[in-house]
Amino acid sequence: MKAFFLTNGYLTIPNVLSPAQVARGRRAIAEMAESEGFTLQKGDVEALREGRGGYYIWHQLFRKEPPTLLDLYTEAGIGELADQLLRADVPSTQPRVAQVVLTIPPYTSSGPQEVPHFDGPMLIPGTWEPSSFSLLAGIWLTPHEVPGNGNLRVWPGTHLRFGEYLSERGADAIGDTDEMHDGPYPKIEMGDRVTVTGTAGSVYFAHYLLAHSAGDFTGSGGSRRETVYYRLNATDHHVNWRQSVTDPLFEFDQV
Ligand SMILES: O=C(O)CCC(=O)C(=O)O
Ligand SMILES: [Fe+2]
Repeated sequence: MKAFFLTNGYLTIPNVLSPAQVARGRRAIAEMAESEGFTLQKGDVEALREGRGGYYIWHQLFRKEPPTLLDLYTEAGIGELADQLLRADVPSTQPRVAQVVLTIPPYTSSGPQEVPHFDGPMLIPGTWEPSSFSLLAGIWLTPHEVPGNGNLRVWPGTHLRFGEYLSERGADAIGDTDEMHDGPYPKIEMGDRVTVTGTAGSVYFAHYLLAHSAGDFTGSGGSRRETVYYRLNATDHHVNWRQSVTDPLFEFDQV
């Protein structure tokens, strides 16, 4: 499994969450969506509450809100799983925020999440303080077995080729999005796109540099897709980020 992750830049692990944990996660999301002062980063609140087709994103900030999704992260042992991918001397630090992503059918993706991208450059303008991260962890609260039901899409191996691109230009080129396609994603060999599949209760890990995009929901695989993402840092990522993006396996256990 580790070798698959190193080569492809992503990995899904089935049966991490129990059915009770999945149910608890879904309840937490439903309660957040109904709560007062609830705001979305993407999508319309009324449309979400009415279950209209679309794509919806919001965050739970653990510093400010009851950290129900951090509790789920801890109880499901996501950090420990991440640490098996990372080098033993740089274990993951606790995430500060959870990102909730919902797709309600019918949805044909459009907009920034639709094109291959990395979650960046996310560098705070003027300071060059990095807000890159090491590893994305996603928990799937709904079934993802069948493509076309809001499944994520990835371009395997692009984390390595993006790393090579940055090692040739220097780490700071990560912020030079004028040189990139719209995603943003650099103009590198992409290879074939893969739709990620798996059962509810699976955990998905992806390298920060891996090209990915949101998928359509035109299938009949249920009433919605619910994923919770945590963006994880290896210890000292904020110090080592330049090395971690130019030598993409630097923070990872190389089997
Ligand atoms: O739809 C998804 O699961 C991916 C979302 C995404 O890539 C993002 O928010 O940056
Ligand atoms: Fe993304």
